[in-house]
Amino acid sequence: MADESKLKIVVFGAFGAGKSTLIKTLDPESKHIEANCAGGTTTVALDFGRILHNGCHIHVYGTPGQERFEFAREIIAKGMDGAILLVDVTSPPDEFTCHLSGSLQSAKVPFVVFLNKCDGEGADPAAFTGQFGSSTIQKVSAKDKWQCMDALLQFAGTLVPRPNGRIHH
Ligand SMILES: Nc1nc2c(ncn2[C@@H]2O[C@H](COP(=O)(O)OP(=O)(O)O)[C@@H](O)[C@H]2O)c(=O)[nH]1
Ligand SMILES: [Mg+2]
Repeated sequence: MADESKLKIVVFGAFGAGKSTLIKTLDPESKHIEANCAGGTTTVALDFGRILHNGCHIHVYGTPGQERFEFAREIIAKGMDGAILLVDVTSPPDEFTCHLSGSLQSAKVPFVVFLNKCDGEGADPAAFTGQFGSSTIQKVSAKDKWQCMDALLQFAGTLVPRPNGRIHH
């Protein structure tokens, strides 16, 4: 349909930040794919969820959190309209999350920071003040559907959707 549009949003974050949880919460029908790597010693996980909002198909992709899967993150990130950087605030700020934030800033991709696990024991969102430049920051719990949906739709509203034509490879 001519008046339908689409957005590709990619979720970045360290292993255990809550990416799979977030995507499952946003779309209970989302797909979670795991592939064995490095002779079965490592699992690379990908997530894919879809949300339809006011005629806009929002496709949300989760990326592997392990540092050495940069190549997989690059493939998934191709053609993204925006990114979510998911941060676990029950752990202190880490170098890898800082690296992801730097990469998104230099790629000039619009991104929002979700401070996750704000409901968790030892959550300290204040420890992340000033860590992400001028990016918008949302405090969420990836387990809370309304918080996550609200934060996602607010972010999606700042992006420019594309016509929902066929994807050409
Ligand atoms: N308390 C709390 N735990 C969370 C939240 N989001 C994720 N978790 C937990 O954090 C762990 C890692 O989550 P997961 O989604 O697998 O992280 P991923 O590696 O980024 O995909 C799981 O045990 C989740 O249940 C949250 O908002 N609050
Ligand atoms: Mg995961």
